[in-house]
Amino acid sequence: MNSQVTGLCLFLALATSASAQTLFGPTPYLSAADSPFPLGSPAYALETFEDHLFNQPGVSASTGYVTSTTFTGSIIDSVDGDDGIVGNDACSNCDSFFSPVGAVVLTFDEVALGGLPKRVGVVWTDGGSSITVTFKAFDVSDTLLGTVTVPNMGDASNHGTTGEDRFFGIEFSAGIKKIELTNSSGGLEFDHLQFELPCAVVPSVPYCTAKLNSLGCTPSIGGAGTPSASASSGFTISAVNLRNRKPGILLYSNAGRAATPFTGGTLCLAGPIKRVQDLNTGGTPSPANDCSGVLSVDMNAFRAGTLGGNPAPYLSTPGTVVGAQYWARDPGFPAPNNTQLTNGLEFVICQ
Ligand SMILES: [Ca+2]
Ligand SMILES: [Ca+2]
Ligand SMILES: [Ca+2]
Ligand SMILES: [Ca+2]
Repeated sequence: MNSQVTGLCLFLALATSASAQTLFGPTPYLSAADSPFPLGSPAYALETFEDHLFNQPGVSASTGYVTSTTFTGSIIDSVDGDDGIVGNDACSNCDSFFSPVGAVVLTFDEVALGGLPKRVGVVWTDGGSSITVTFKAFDVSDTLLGTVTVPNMGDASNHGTTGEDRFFGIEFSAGIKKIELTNSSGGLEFDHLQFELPCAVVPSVPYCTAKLNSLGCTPSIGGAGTPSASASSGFTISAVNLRNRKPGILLYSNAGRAATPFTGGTLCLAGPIKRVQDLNTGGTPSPANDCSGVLSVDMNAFRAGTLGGNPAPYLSTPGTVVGAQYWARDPGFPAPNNTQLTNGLEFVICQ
């Protein structure tokens, strides 16, 4: 082995040992609000089984089935809040996942996900009475990352009681390949399988309401590519259905969503709001008036400073959730309502 390879191996060994893991649980869990993870972020996947399918891409179970495919009624043991009522110790017409043997392994697909999740959790919802429940997690090499063993779990009911339900999870920055839940006897039921999406599949999520412009068109925002804290290109925010040849601005904020009345429409961003200025909708040449206008900005280029302006430092911080909304002039409305507004777009800054 030459010294370069030796050095590389040493670096890899150090990199692995530097990735400490954190185990979560067992903690009571009645709704997504009880998760230690920010499940409202587009960077997280949450499988509640409430569409009666196990269809979250990138994860599969070693055994078992969606509970309603075999059972009906109150024997189905979902997370309490999935019926919209938290704290009634039941979930009517809800669903979960059932393994008839007391062990289930949930494996993440590194190829489908573009990487392995760094945070994973699951909610144990039923099994036998006073059993021992074990949660384990493994890395990409099948190395055990940690074990949580809990004796005397499970109430005396095999119906959908929720006071016994417990969250288990793990955080490991080098990625989690699989988790395993085991009951010391009997079948096993779980719900709210959740994980942080690798950057490759974190979607940009449209939200809020666009303002109808004076030509009767509804401007619409969208994102393409991956928002990056380090790349200098590759994430484009665009808007279509705008009036042609009008000045425009992209507004953005890290303060969360809003729906505030604004110039006859809705401002979708909480303040403080920053901007990307000096855009123009282009489209059909004047003097024609139509909705051929388009606005587009590569936010990675803006972040990197290559488009000028004053990019917010948080655009270079991985994990930041950012909202954006286009504003453009609309001379067809009297001031101060002479504006066009798209809906909002929420995205997460990746590495
Ligand atoms: Ca459920
Ligand atoms: Ca309920
Ligand atoms: Ca239960
Ligand atoms: Ca029970």
